[in-house]
Amino acid sequence: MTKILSGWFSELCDMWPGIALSLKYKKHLVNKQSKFQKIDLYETENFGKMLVLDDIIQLTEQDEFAYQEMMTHVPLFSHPNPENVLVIGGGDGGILREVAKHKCVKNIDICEIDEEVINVAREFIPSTAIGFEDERVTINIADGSEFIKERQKFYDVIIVDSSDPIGPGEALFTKEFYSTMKTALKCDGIIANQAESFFLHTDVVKSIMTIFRQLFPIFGYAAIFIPTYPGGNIGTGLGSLKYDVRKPCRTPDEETAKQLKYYTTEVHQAAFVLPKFGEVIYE
Ligand code: SPM
Repeated sequence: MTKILSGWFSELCDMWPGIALSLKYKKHLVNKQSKFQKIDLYETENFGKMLVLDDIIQLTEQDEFAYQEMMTHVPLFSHPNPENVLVIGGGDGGILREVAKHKCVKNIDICEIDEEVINVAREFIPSTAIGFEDERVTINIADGSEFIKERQKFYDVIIVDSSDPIGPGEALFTKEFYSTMKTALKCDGIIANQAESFFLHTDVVKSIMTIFRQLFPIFGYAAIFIPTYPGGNIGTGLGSLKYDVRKPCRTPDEETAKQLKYYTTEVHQAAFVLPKFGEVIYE
């Protein structure tokens, strides 16, 4: 890790050269090496706890809701009756917390490669780790790209909450992975993945959209505003075998709507509208 200033964490990465996001912290609570990656957890001055894997920010308590809500509710509200849901990655539990808000869901599998991430979240980030407490959740500690080979036509929705395409997350950005994942979906299933920033990583997003175009009759990219990912934005890629992911077919009930801070039916639809230059991801 490179520190620009003492008491500040600075995120420097070859994937976004020449730009660094820095957060001031009060305490560095965890610094450990798991079998797969370096895990750090900070108590920041202004953004609550911050989880960092291999020196890349995964979430802060202050703004994680933006990412977790959109990654989850865009695919789930695009499906009329999602019952079986798989989350690949997502060891902090935040996506599970959001999936559990859908009463129609009967079974939630999570496949996380690194059990240590779950342990750190459970000890230090209860606001996201609460997702593991839902009785519909089954935890699988395994490589997602291997796990899905064992499931055929089973899931209504699969969400790939991965880190970036460097390190353990690299296999989760290949055509081979998404082809296998397609076979794990029911014939009307939907996938959503962590699809990076259309602004900073245009080529990466473009290659994700190219893969989705080849595999799914309906696909798209929904942008998400979030201060603590580089450039202040990220996106979710959607691939669907039947339903139009740009227009939700269900809406949050009153109780669920009160719990949501980012997702609305209007935000769902608007997220697919990109600035003119951003449309290059579909070329
Ligand atoms: N459940 C939260 C896990 C976060 N997974 C995505 C992390 C991405 C980090 N890098 C963002 C780079 C954006 N271009």
